[in-house]
Amino acid sequence: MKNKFLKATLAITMVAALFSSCKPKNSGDVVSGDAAQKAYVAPGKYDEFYNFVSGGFSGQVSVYGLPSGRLLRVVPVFSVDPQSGYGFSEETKPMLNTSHGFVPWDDQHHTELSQTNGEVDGRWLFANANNTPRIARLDLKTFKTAEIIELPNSAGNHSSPFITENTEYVVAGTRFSVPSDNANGDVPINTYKKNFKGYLSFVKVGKEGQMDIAFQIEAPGVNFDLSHAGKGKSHGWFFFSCYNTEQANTLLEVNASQKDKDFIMAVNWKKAEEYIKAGKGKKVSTKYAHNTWDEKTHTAKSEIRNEVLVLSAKELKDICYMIPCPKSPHGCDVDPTGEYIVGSGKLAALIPVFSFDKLQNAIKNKQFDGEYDGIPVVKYEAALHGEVQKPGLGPLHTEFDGKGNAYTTFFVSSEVVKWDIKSLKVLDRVPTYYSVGHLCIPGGDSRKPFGKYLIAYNKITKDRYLPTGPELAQSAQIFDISGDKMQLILDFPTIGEPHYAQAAPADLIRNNGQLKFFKIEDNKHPFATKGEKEAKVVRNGKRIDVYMTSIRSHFASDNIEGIKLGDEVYFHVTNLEQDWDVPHGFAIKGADNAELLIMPGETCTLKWTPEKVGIFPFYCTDFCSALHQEMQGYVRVSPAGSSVPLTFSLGTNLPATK
Ligand code: RUQ
Ligand code: CUA
Repeated sequence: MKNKFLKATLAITMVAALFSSCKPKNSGDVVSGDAAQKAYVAPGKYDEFYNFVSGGFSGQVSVYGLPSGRLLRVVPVFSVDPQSGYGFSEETKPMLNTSHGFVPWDDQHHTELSQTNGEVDGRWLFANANNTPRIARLDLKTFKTAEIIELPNSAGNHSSPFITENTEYVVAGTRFSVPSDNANGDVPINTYKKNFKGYLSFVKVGKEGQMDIAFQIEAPGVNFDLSHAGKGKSHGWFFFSCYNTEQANTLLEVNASQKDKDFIMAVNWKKAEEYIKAGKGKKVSTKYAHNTWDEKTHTAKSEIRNEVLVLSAKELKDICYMIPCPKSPHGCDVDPTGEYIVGSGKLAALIPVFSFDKLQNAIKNKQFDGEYDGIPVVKYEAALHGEVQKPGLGPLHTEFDGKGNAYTTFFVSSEVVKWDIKSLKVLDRVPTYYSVGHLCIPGGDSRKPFGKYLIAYNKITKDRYLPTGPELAQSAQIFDISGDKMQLILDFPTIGEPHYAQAAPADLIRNNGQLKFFKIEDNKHPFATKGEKEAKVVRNGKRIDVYMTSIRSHFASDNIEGIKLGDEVYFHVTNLEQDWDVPHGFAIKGADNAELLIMPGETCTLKWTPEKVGIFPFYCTDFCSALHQEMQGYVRVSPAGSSVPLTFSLGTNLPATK
């Protein structure tokens, strides 16, 4: 017993030593003369690329320009955002609904742009939520979250939201295996091996982007970490890295680092589709939310669904195969040709590269090494193209430049290493500051990468910026990769913690039909007020609906009386502006939620329950005109039994003359 404990402690120390980062050697002057010029985008000029960066524990997605590193926008996705009213306005609250009720936060790790024929197409961006498993779709015409779907039977949705080459599916895999939703989950944790399962979700994406869980695959209870779709010749397959194949339920840093090899699970989703057609799926009852944003009513709707179709990997022997992969693999990346699959074992001293053709042969010729929990295990050598020897320490993620090169990040040795996919020779290495996680090359996981820049997303910044107390911003670094040698050209801090990011040529997004304002005549919000003359205040028992408009530089109405304690007041503010970049804000003293930021042509609702008798000013928060400071109004709140009549006015309620 004591001995076991000692062994465990020793192992922890070893793993900890291995996993703490070291400062890169030769961290001296790596920025050479023309770096500034390469990252410089003159004032008034546009960047070449949009960069969509995951926000990690911020729950949001931020958008930067490349190569300038300028922050263009933060799009609220999984966390409430008081600045825009996301998650606070009545219209947006349903977006954050789940089977657990309203969840105001999540942990957002990966972004993925929609693709057509394996190329980034600029329509949508998908984003995963790690904590309460969900996938979001952002509409890149409006830069708004358009849809969120929850994933049943799952926990820790990490290997997501990777997509197939025509955006047929976006996937999600369980990082924390758990008992399935309809099983009795009240079991001892140490019955993990028996009761815990991993689920992979295949979410169908429709023509307009609408998401729907087509099916789930019940898989062994391991930790699914990352994934990527096959492309070209391997289209029809998906690859998921998995660790904790030891199936430990405690002290994973030791107990899940025992085996020399874990797995990449290859999933034949075309085969899975055939089984579904043949009726092999089981309908399983569960509960998950599906939330959609309606552009016409400017309102979200949340629906709870009750059923999901499940295929068993164990029963259907030819939809999943395990490929042994050293050791505790994290990243799982497929090269632009679809032939090479790169597994990055965090604790491995090499990078294995698998061949899709060899994998197919191995499956055909049954070159198996037994089974893992009922799933055939392909012989390592049979699927292996080769290994990159001594690449660095702690490999995590790989992207591609479309010229036959791969670029892998190394967390422990803090570097990006460039290597040749076919010959597996290391070609170049550059230090990062410090402990790089993900990296991004525009289009770098598609069939058509734009191999000009590489951005490294670092977990630790230490001494790179002026100190800001105990916490320093995470950071990104841009490298010019157009030549043989990688060249560092810029550092820039990021919002939250960046994990994966994607980038697309600026024109693809800029010319995709960017929406500049919402047409007021198309506004189908039930409480829209389409002209000042229609502004009114309506009492219905204790409910007060304020139909309000905003236009430079006043609200209609701006004097409201007759509100009583105990009333629930709904301010439905319609922004009448029909011009680009003229939002109005709305805030009222003492409100316990946030402001509204109403886009031109949109209607937003703030719910307010006054707690005190008195006069409550409201005002516009967004500096919209020279008379923005005049854009204000008053609400009078009287005691519950008061006889003050309900009145509302604009410009007429002048002081009584004597
Ligand atoms: S992760 S730093 Cu959450 Cu994608 Cu690898
Ligand atoms: Cu409207 Cu300031």
